[in-house]
Order: sequence, then structure tokens, then C-alpha cells
Amino acid sequence: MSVTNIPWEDRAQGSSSVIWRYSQNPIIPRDLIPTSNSIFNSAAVPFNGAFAGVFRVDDQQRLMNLHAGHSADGINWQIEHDPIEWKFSDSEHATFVHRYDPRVTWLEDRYYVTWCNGYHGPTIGIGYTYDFKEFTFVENAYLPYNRNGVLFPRRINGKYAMFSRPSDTGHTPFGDIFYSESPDMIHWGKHRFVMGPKGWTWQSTKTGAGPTPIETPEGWLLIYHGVLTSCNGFVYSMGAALLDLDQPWKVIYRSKPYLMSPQKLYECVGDVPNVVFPCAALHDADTGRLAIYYGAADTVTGLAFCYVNEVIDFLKHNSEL
Ligand code: BMA
Repeated sequence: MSVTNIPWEDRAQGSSSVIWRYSQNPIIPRDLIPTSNSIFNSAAVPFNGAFAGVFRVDDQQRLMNLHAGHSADGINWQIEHDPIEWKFSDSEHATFVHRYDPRVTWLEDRYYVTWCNGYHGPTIGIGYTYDFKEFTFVENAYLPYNRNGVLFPRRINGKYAMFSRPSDTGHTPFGDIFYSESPDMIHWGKHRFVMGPKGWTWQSTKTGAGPTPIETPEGWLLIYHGVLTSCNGFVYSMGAALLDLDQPWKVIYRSKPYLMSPQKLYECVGDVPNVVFPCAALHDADTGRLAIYYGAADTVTGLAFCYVNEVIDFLKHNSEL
């Protein structure tokens, strides 16, 4: 897709980073709306010539919920003060527990939203919207416990496809990415292992899919998070992998070093220190530009930039499966 108005800033002179941060980060402060404690791990998409999104807002009771938002430039956002009110066809799902870490994917005729949804434990909620005003809940994709549900932007071999990361009730100390398919967005199966933690590295404790995968002629580009356990707790960094186009559970390349780790003050200091957590990416196919939205320290939202071909080139030279 062409996104000619993609938010962008050139790589700083003298920098050789494959992914570089926006100099005005964070783009969304924790107190953008009156009741917010923090706004992070959020998703943006092109919408009507501008941008729309679904934002994780933790309020001042520390309840985690989703809010819609709009932006003319993808950088300055207006976020609704009230959370999204979902339309439920089955009242069983209508009880609010928690909703967090949304992803938004344009798929066929609408914007699908997936998020970590509380239903006797965390699982993957699926809903959709056409206009970012009315939002309809579809179903929970899996039994608890699961997090980081990320839809593919088109069917694969005739089926809807999604990544997820089976988890537990708490701050899960493990995390493998799985691929599942569905004929109808409701029943998910044919689960396939994609990848999991590696060695004593930045991705040694857990992994989880980030933004909607980006289709390239060489494979699906997946930006993901990897977690290391330090003596001070988890450290969340960002990496990338290239996956087979027809069998996306087959990994072609996977980043051996991270592509971005928490190093700026707003990534290292906040409610949860040392976290960069990518949840969305805008891709302008004409220029190959990618603008990645990521949560920083579970507190604010940042933006980072790269070129898809440079990430793939990096993977070719820095891969370990
Ligand atoms: C994960 C999720 C994310 C969060 C991260 C770091 O388990 O809860 O929302 O950013 O932990 O706290």
C-alpha cells in the first residue's frame, strides 16, 4: 500500500542504525488525556487520507483499556477520553476485565483489532471497525492463556492467519510465537510453532509478534519483541525475522543481534523500566519506508523509522535461526 504521508524523519547524519528513533520522541506523553496514567503499546493505521488508531490507555485506577484516536500526520494524536464501547452479540463477553496491547490490521473490507482480553485469564480478543466510531466484538480466539495476537493482512492459502504467544496468568517467564489459521475468524487451529527464545541473548526468555507482518517479495517481514531476564527483571528489545510467504511458520532469517533495545531515558525509566514494545508499523510500499510505533517503559509511545530493504539486508548478514 502507498502511504505517501507516512510520518518520517531521515536517519541522523553519521548514524548507521538500521532502525532509528524519531528525534521528538515520545510522540504520546503519558498524560495526553485527563484520566491516563500511561499510553503505550498502541496501534496506528492509514485511515481516510490521515491516520487512526487504537491505543492502550491505563487509567489512574491502573485499569487497562482501549481508546480510539485520530491524527492528521501520524505524530500528533487526538485520543478519545472514553474507552471504546464494544458491541457484543453475546453478553458472556461483555464483562470488562482488561484490554491491552492492541494491534489493528486492514483485512479485506474492515479494520480488525486484536488485543489481550481478560476472560478468566488473558486471551486474544478479536473485533472490528469500519470507521473507528463503532466497534464490534467477534470472539476470543483461544482459551486462556494467550497474548500478542497479530493477524496477517490477507488470507494465506484461503484461511485467516494469526500469530499468538501462549502464556500464563502472570508476568510469563516463557514465550514462543505460534501460527494458527481460521476459516471464519472464530475457530482457530492447525497451530504451528514459529520461533521461541534463544540462548543467552536479548531474546533468551520470550518472544512475541509485534506489528502486522509486512509482505515483501522475499517473505513476510515480522518485527517482534524479545525478552532477556536481567537481575533487575525483564528487558524488552526489538528484532526482526523473515518468514516464508506460503508457510509463515517457516523462518528464513532471524536477527541475531537486536535491532533496537531500551537505551533512551523514556525507554529505561517509567512504570516498567527497560521496555521497547512494537505494536504497529506503517509501510509506504513506494519508498520502502517503515514507521514503527512502540511502547516505551510501559508509559509513553515512541516512533522509529527504517527501510524494509535495509532490514532484510541486515537479516541476511546477521541471522541465526
Ligand atoms: C508484557 C505485556 C506488555 C508489557 C510488557 C512489559 O507481558 O504486559 O503489555 O509492555 O509485559 O511490562
